[in-house]
This record gives sequence, structure tokens and C-alpha cells, in this order.
Amino acid sequence: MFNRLLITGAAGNVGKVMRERLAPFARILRLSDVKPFGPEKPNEEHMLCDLGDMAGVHQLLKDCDAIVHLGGISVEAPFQPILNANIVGVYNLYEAARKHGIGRIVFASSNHVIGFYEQNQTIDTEVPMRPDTMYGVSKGFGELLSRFYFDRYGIETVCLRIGSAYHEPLDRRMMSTFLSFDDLTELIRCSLYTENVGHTVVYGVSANRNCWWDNSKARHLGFQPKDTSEVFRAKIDAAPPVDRADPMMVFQGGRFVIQGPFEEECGLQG
Ligand code: NAI
Ligand code: 15L
Repeated sequence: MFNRLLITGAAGNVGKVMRERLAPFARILRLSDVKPFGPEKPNEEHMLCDLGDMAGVHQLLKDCDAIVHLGGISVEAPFQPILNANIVGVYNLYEAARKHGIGRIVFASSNHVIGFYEQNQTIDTEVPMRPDTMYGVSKGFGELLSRFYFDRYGIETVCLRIGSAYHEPLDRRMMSTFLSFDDLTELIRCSLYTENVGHTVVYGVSANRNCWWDNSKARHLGFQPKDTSEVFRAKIDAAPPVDRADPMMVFQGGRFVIQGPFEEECGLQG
């Protein structure tokens, strides 16, 4: 059990669930976000903090033993907020971790670092990145930065390339990418407590029938997903059919491959 475990992005969709699920892992959960998260429970400390604010992030990490980093922009978006939260923010987090002597970070990366692989390919955790969005590029930056902080400073990180963490799959693609919250909790538990993880990349996915991701190179984590999207098959199959040429059915990143750019809409391009 950790004394103080920091969860960033604690007011987000995944963070709200992990706030409950990770409570037994630490005496104190320090929860952070830019959005408020309701009343503080006895085992909690709440700190509002923009990840782009270096001084704020340094305060945030003080006296923490480990971090579950969920905070940031979680979809494709204009570049500025991505830059602030997912690039500057991740740099601030690792710099503060170095200064505060924090030895273990679980980093919520994303399947969108490999979203341009096609769904007929099975890939492992060492294939070259093929990001499908600026969002995916920013997660790739986080993976690389955490590699550097391990090689240079010995800060261990497990990068979770999360598929689709929801209560249930929302569309046909998610039959392959679904990650149940029970399996995510177990993956985070393995990532926090397994000794000598060094720098590990793992796909966050349940034991779905048609999965494209091979976690054999992360076997040392001991992660064994228990759930499967198959229990939702009938509901998903009952939804209106989707054209086989729809990016949702072609690319591992699904429709992310056609999202953006948003800069034109903001009037920022010439
Ligand atoms: P979310 O968008 O619901 O939560 C992210 C949280 O980060 C939000 O509460 C937001 O307020 C906060 N945030 C945004 N900018 C910030 C900033 N500058 N400073 C501090 N906090 C900031 O996303 P969700 O679904 O909860 O995902 C959690 C993490 O897991 C994200 O990093 C996301 O990229 C990653 N992920 C999630 C997947 C999913 O299926 N839910 C799939 C793959 C990755
Ligand atoms: C992600 O990275 C996003 O954060 C989430 O909103 C989902 O869309 C997920 O990937 C996905 O690919 O389903």
C-alpha cells in the first residue's frame, strides 16, 4: 500500500471510476484535475491544477509515492490545448517526479499512437508508432519522454495503450478495443506493484475475441484480463450496419483517422 498516490485527470470518465477502485491501494489518494470533483472523502486530498503550470505541478507531486497519470486532452483537438496538457504537461510531470524522487508512474497512453495500423494486422508493443491524430502524436511524446526519464534517471513507467475504457463497448470497433473497468483496475494494480518494470508498454484491452494487440512483450507485468466484449455482442450486432469502408471498420484507431485538423476552424492557418 502506498502512503500517497496521485491520480491526475481524476474528474474525467476513467478518473471518476478509478477514484473508487484505487482507494484500497493507498492511505491517501491525492486527486487532481482542472475541473472540481465533488466533496473530499476522508482518504482524499483534492488539488486543482493545470498540468501546463510547472509550479503547480511541482506542488502537486510533493510527498507523493507514485502517480497514475490520466489527466490531459483525451480526444483529437486543436493543437494548443494538446500542447499545454499532453506535451508541456507531461514534461512538467516528469520533471517534478525527478525532483521529488518519485520512482513509478503509470501513464495513460492510447491506442491512437498506433491508430493507422489496419484492423487486419496484429501488432505487438514494439512496432513503430503510427499515430492517427495530433492527440496520438502527443501520447507518443509521452511514451518517448517516459523512456528518457527511465534511461537517464531510473524513473519507472508503465505506458498503458488503452483501447476503449467504458462500461460497455459503444460500437463495432470497440468489440476489439474494449477494456472493462475491472480489467483496467487490475492492469493498474500490476503496473504499480510489479517489481522492476523499467519502461514497459502494454495494450490496455480485455480478453476480447477479435483482438489486434499482442501483449507478449509485457508478460512480466502478470496482467491477465478476465472480461470480454462478447457479452455485449448481441446488442452491438443489433445496431444499424456500418459500411465496410468506414474507417471505423478499417483502421485500428477507427474514426480518429479522419478527425481534425481544427486549426482552420480556429482561423489559425493561412
Ligand atoms: P477524460 O477527458 O474524461 O478525462 C481527462 C481529464 O483530464 C479531464 O477530467 C480533464 O478535465 C483533465 N484535463 C484536461 N486538460 C487538463 C489540464 N491541462 N490540466 C489538468 N487536467 C486536465 O478522459 P478519460 O476517458 O477519463 O481518459 C483518461 C486518460 O486515459 C486520458 O489521458 C486519455 O487520453 C486516456 N485514454 C482513455 C481512453 C478511454 O477509452 N477512456 C482510451 C485511451 C486513452
Ligand atoms: C482514446 O484514446 C480516447 O481517449 C477515448 O475517448 C476513446 O475514443 C478511445 O481512445 C477509443 O479509441 O475508443
